[in-house]
Amino acid sequence: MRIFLIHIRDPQFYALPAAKRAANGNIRVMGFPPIGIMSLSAVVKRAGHECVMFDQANPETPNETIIEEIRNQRPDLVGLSFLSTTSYPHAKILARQIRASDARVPLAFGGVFATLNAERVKRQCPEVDFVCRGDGEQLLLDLLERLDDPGSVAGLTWAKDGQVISNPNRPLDRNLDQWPFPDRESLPLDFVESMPLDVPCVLSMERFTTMQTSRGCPWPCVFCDIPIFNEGKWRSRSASHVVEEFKYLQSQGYGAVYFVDDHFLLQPKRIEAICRGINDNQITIQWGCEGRVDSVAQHLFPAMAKAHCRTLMFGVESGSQKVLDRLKKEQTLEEVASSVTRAKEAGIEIVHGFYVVGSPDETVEDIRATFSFAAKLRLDTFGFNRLCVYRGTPLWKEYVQRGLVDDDADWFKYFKCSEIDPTCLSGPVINAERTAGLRRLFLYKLLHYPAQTFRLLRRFTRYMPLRDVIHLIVKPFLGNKQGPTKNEVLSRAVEHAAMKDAAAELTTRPDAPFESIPLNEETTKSAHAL
Ligand code: B12
Ligand code: SF4
Repeated sequence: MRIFLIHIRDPQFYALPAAKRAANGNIRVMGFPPIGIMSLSAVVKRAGHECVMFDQANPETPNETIIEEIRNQRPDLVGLSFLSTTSYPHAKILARQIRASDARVPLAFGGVFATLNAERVKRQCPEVDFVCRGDGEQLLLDLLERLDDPGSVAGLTWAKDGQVISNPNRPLDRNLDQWPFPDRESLPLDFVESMPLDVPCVLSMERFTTMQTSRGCPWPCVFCDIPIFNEGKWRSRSASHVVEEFKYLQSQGYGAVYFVDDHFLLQPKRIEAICRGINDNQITIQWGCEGRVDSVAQHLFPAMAKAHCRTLMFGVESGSQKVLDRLKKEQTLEEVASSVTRAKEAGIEIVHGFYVVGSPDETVEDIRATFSFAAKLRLDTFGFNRLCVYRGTPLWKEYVQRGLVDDDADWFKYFKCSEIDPTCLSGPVINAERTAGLRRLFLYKLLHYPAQTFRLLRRFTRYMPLRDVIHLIVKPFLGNKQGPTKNEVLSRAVEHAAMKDAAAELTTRPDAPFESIPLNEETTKSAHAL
């Protein structure tokens, strides 16, 4: 059978660098590769099917081209893969365009958002035949065998005689070693290793890709839906399987890898074995991962650094214990400080802190405490995002109970908590505090950690034009100016704040205008421009 898999992108989460092509002729994209469809492509190809992938980041395959290819190649199934609430409108638009041009081809949606909202998605978007819930590997193989009679395909939501049916859940698959390595070869794209800061920072020009060594996380943070998607379980590939993939990637010339695991730091023995395998096999790839600050694997930070772990990212979230407790983060400020210190002492070059501002019950003093705390930590980089609420999370359920959101009317909308929760500070206050906090933080870092800051900036200047690096430093001092600056336009970098707001706005629009999307270039362009 022939399958098409399409990765739906939010335009604000990737950029095309000014130097458009890699030496091998591939288009270069600053962003993460679409590892979801790459994983599925490898699985269906091994089973003897044909698979063609498209990534919306590829300017050479706009929606019109994808639709044209569907007309020409007549695939047996088209799968659209997307991650979150903000990519759902783009997925709907493309699905409706495909359906308008081809009444026959079966369409399937998959990914975290589709999983957590399957029946609602099926009702709102009846053009899509199947909504696939959870892991896609075995599900897709089963679906291809039973396209005409999908009643027994576990994990599928579909419709029969006008009734939406959700087949039973698929039992969580613990044997992740059974699946082949993702198919990274079939997309004509090269990915540039960059960081998700306001002005994306290029970390290296090494051949870059992502890898998934484990799935899930068992903690109860109220804003996160990973535990729901994975039924509260953590599952992993064996160390030897991971090392084999590293060996393969090294043979293919990759120099940098980022793990998309939710919590890499969970099982010390596995981490130790992965690091040993990397060293024993003379693998030189630099890698990065994310984990919790209360990990029991912190004694392995030196071993990780020795095995070329260059980037370690922690979910710090707040510098106020009260806010951490409100978010059910189940971590203390002492744990944050000690894990960051240990990571730096171990020699990990870039230690990043993810923060949120605008949490329920957070006061101005709490936000100030967060920035003061961030200043004192030996973090190299940090991101301060506004807290948002997603359907499926414990916080969403709380908001439904408190009457702040309507589960039936609001499920597909993207909300910053401050927009709907009166216990949050207002948006303007949060933004003003964030801008002031960032200024203080930058000054503090420059004055108190000049060597560390200089080393980081030197890394950035290796791969970015000097004007972009200068802009990165002065950005917090520029105020709340809207829209991209001249520098950002020049470097083709992304102004997250304005584009994020536009993406959020798109999710809150009534569905009706999306219902009969004509296939024309202007519609696609304007949807993507939002
Ligand atoms: C990497 C990542 C990113 C990267 C994106 C990389 C990329 N290529 O686009 C970046 C940093 C850009 C990012 C940004 C954001 N992200 Co993000 N991200 C992730 C993360 C950590 C990993 C995703 C991943 O690569 N998984 C690995 C692959 C193999 O899994 P997968 O894609 O889910 O695919 C599997 C199945 O879902 C299924 N499947 C998928 N598609 C299909 C299709 C078919 C047909 C079938 C059959 C099966 C199927 O099969 C695959 C194999 O089993 C997830 C957390 C997670 N664990 O999923 C959050 C996550 C998806 N992100 C999330 C959020 C909120 C965001 C942002 C909105 C954050 C923000 N406020 O700015 C943005 C929006 C991005 C967007 N919409 O495009 C939320 C989504 C919550 C929600 N309900 O909407 C998640 C779940 C994290 C969380 N708990 O908060 N993200
Ligand atoms: S520790 Fe991270 S991945 Fe786990 S539930 Fe909390 S936010 Fe989600």
